[in-house]
Amino acid sequence: MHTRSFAALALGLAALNLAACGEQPAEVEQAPEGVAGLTVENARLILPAVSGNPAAVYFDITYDGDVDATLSAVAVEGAANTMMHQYGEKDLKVQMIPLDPVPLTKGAQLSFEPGGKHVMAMGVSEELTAGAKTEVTLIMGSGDKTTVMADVKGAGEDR
Ligand SMILES: [Cu+2]
Repeated sequence: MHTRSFAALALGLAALNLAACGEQPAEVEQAPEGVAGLTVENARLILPAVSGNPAAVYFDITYDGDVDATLSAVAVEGAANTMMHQYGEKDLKVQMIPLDPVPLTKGAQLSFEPGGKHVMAMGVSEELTAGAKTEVTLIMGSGDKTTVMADVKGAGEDR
């Protein structure tokens, strides 16, 4: 019993690690066109002013799928791991707090944008420089994914 639960824990950790690295397990089948009804536009990654700090990722989402979906994670190629954040009050201060999975129903339109919902990308590769492009993958609770190309921008550029 003890061994089994340890194995389950180890498996869970392995899955977490995979998700954190943005790697896509080969055995998960996905439609080549991505998540049905999901459109992701204007994706961009803003490099930190200070090298080593997290980068921010923003994009605009339109959802026109017939089946309700949930955006549960966003992976960024070239980042060690990511978190979805929003701004909210914590300890009597407005600061970044973890963003819960985002429900997407038909007709939904929302933006990850400066001052609002955003993705923090930690451990950004030095290969991501202003003017480059990288892949951003939106991962649904169902496991379906949509990958788009994001422009990499310097800290001083328009967001
Ligand atoms: Cu943040």
